[in-house]
Amino acid sequence: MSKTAMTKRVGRWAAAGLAMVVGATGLYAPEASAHGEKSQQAFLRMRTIHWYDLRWSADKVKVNDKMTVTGKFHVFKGWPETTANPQYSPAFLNIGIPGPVFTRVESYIGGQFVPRSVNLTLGENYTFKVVLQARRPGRWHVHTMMNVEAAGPIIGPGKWVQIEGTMADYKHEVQTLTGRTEDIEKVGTAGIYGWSFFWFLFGCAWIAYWAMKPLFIPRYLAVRDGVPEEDLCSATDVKVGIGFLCAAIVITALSYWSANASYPVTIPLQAGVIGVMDPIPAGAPAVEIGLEQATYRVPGRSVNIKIRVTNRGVNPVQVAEFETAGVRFLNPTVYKDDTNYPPQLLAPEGLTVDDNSPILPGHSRVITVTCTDAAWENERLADAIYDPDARFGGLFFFSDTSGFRHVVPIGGPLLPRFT
Ligand SMILES: [Cu+2]
Repeated sequence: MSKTAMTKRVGRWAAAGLAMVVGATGLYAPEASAHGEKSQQAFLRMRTIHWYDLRWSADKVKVNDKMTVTGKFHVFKGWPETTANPQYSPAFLNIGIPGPVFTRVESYIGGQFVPRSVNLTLGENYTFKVVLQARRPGRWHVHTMMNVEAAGPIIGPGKWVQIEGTMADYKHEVQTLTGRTEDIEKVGTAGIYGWSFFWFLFGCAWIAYWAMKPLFIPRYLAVRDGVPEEDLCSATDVKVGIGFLCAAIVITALSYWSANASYPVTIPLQAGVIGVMDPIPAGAPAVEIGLEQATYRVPGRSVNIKIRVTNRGVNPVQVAEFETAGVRFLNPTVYKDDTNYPPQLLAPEGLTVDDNSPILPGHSRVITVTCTDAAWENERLADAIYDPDARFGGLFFFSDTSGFRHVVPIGGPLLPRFT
């Protein structure tokens, strides 16, 4: 076979292959959903902020309706040393949504209004509340989120919320400190569009004036042939240039004075760190646990956690739940969830204990807790075993006979088992 025939044949095969790939990708067009929250490293989700007792006040709202996301979070003591922590870096309570589909109108930590960044203490628990106002219709995944400077956004559990209605009806009215009522969705938009458009046209006029003259090559040739540079600009060109310059300065100065006269009182956007937040007051822990060993069994998608539990309280206690990265494994004989928690993050019967009998006050017992669910793989938490520092973190919840839930953090090395 000649070389050209060979090249032609290879070309035809390549074209056919390309057509197949293009065709296949055209057929496979899954709907994009959520935020890729599972792509955030497992260690980051398991060993930073633990969100619990979460409630999304609604699954379905209308444009302009308000909803709240409330609950508590624990700042994990075994925070990864590779990640900036909120004890020293400013942290900002946020909500993880795909763009401004809701507006965050209020947020609180421990009852304190937190429109700005705060500092949090490792090992402490905090209550929080975020008030949202529905803006853009659609079905959106609403996550809790903590932004930590130099660490980035740390995402919590997400729940689907439907917004109905039309965005044109959206109104966000606030009263300014000088007593005016403004819809901040629309305030100043005429000025923004007007000025952007005006300066765009102004720039176009400047370019158009020069573009009408012979541009680069004729001028280059003229300079090369010895025409003095001064001759390239006529007296009219100089006058037009001065005219544009004066117009730009005069328009800027006049509009600046006019804006100042219309809005005599302005204060800058407030930034900076509010300070260290007040945690939930904690007395001496009634339930203490020590980790003996934790293993992840790859074929069974289950984590075995062997712990020594010491009951220093006055009531018998039982393991009710284990939580990590927002995934909740419940002990069905002790605790049932009635909060309408996102189902993909809930294993209502995912937790078993080798000895489930209550641990009496003053007693200490070694128990093995098994947490089994496909969520270990689906939520990509099992990836932690492939980390150079394979550790896990989570919260144990113990229920006592008075109905009280004790929250006890746990963390340590996670060993894989492949058989
Ligand atoms: Cu999401």
